[in-house]
Amino acid sequence: MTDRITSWHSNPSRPKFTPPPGAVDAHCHVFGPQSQFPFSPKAKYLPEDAGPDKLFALRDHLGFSRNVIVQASCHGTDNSATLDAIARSNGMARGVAVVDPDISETELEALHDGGIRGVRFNFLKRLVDNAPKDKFLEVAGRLPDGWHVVIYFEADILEEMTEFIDNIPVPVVIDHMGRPDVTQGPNGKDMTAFRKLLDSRDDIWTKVTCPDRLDPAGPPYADFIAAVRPLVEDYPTRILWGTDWPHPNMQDVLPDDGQLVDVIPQIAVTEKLQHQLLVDNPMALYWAED
Ligand code: 0GY
Repeated sequence: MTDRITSWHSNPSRPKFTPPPGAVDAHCHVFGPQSQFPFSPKAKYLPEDAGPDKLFALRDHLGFSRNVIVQASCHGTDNSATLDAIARSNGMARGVAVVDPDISETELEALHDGGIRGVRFNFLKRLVDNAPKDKFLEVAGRLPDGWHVVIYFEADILEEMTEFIDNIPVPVVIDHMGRPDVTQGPNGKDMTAFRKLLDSRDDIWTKVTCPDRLDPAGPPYADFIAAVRPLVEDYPTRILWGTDWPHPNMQDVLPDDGQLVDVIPQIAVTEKLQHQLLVDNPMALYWAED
């Protein structure tokens, strides 16, 4: 792995949809800058720098107010780049860390002080070497108050994830709805299984994100919209939205973030749903003390 990749659009359109005041982009990342925050030796991709200045410029361009920065796998368990971006945000960013399961209580408290409110467990084999469920459960049992667990997996392993998820003692957020095949439609096998998971606990949340990853037809993302809109309507208090900028591993697509924002009013069709999705829900999870 030698070439550094660019996975984001250099000139995203300005969305037609205006997010409500205080809107939160609740799934985005920062990469580097490498000179200051080197990538992990175990990184499965090596991106160009995409630091906080670019992230906050995009936030403003899209009409958002806040970010939740999720530690990307290319930085391993060194959360310095994420913490640096949060520190530069004037309180307008919070984060989700990736931690070594042996992390001490003192280190967890330091992450909390730096604006981290959750840990991410990544089960994608193309992104991480291993995902030890027993160690993940152990660390999930000793997170600071108010934290949650974010889980990233694909639909083909949902069944084997259910017992693990059932045993997590804090709220759970599932990335990108567990990556269903949206071409199956809202009542297809993957969405039906995912709804069953949501119904198994009332504190499982999900990010209704990534039409660019989930809808093979691309814009205007008709299959994504058809599959996701009923989910938004049925679970309005448990949904989050994010750009996924800088779109790790999407170098063949370069999603237009303005187009992604314009999907929002098509999956959350009332002002109330939009406010829940973009303000009420992420604020409850990430700025609970505000
Ligand atoms: C995403 C998706 C991906 C990558 C990561 O941490 C990461 O590297 O999350 C992916 O490649 O599907 O949510 O950012």
